[in-house]
Amino acid sequence: MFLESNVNKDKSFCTGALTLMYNSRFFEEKTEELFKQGLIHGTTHLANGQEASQAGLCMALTDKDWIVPTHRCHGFTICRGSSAYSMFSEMFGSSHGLAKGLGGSMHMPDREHGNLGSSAVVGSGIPLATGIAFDMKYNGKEGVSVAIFGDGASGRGSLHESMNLASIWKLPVLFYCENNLYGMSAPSSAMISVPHVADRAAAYNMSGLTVDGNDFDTVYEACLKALSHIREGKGPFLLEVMTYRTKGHSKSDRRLYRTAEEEAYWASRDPIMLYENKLANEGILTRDEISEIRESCLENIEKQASRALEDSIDRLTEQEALDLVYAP
Ligand SMILES: Cc1ncc(C[n+]2csc(CCOP(=O)(O)OP(=O)(O)O)c2C)c(N)n1
Repeated sequence: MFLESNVNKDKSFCTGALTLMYNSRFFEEKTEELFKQGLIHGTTHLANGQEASQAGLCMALTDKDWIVPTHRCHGFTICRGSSAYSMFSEMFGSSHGLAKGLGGSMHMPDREHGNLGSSAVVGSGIPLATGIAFDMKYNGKEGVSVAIFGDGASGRGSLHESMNLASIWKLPVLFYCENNLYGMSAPSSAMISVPHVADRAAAYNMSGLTVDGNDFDTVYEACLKALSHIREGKGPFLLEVMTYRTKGHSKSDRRLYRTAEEEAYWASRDPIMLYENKLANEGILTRDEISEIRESCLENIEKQASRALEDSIDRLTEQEALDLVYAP
């Protein structure tokens, strides 16, 4: 599908996009550090390298829209507008967390910011997002629901059942595949029977598109295109963004299934670096301005992490936790 140029060169827009990407990256870096220090328990799935996909999607959404992310949810949660404080608090198990400390890294719902949150069960958010879209259409609510999933999840039946119903009922849902080339250690090239996940759209009589997920402008444009198709009532859309997670799948992954050359290639396509270069080369921001934005994002993430750590003594009582988990 042809993309018309909708690239936004406005300085404040570009500063906003860069800020989201820095916040996502610094959040992940701080999270890794806190895990290594033993201050956070459980596991975590970092999305370093996938910032253009997160920011590009979220900047194209409105506050009427909803997302249902995956286990690798931090970047989308931050880009949708949640505070880093509430996200760090969640991982510290404190009552200031988005799920009052009961969820941890993979469970960061935030209704105020149109984010239903995710679950550890791969592919389980897709039917939920489709259900939100059904509610929107059935009850005449404005908005689009976004089912975010990985290339690994694309083989699950939940996606295929959801795409079928969404197409039949022309539901306002964007199926957003973040293809980072691996599902744990399994390369997507060996696990998916078609060249691109988006090729599957044709089987469900819907539109599909595969784009470069490391170029912010490309992702943003593709999202605008897909979202306007959906908002015009033309039915669901399957958008696949090609990206790479530069860290292991989770904390314990030593990445033995991929080569140093492959990692070096993707490091040369780091989405933040690409965007910084583009902004500087096109004269939208100077290198000094870029450094200032970077420093202020870093400082902000550090501050929010420290404050969340200080406040992490505030925890739900056992009774409060039970009251939240079980109906009376
Ligand atoms: C139903 C189910 N099967 C298997 C797992 C184990 N698992 C956790 S993440 C993951 C890989 C998911 O890959 P992908 O959907 O590509 O997302 P990514 O981790 O690359 O972001 C698997 C198999 C799980 N959590 N749930």
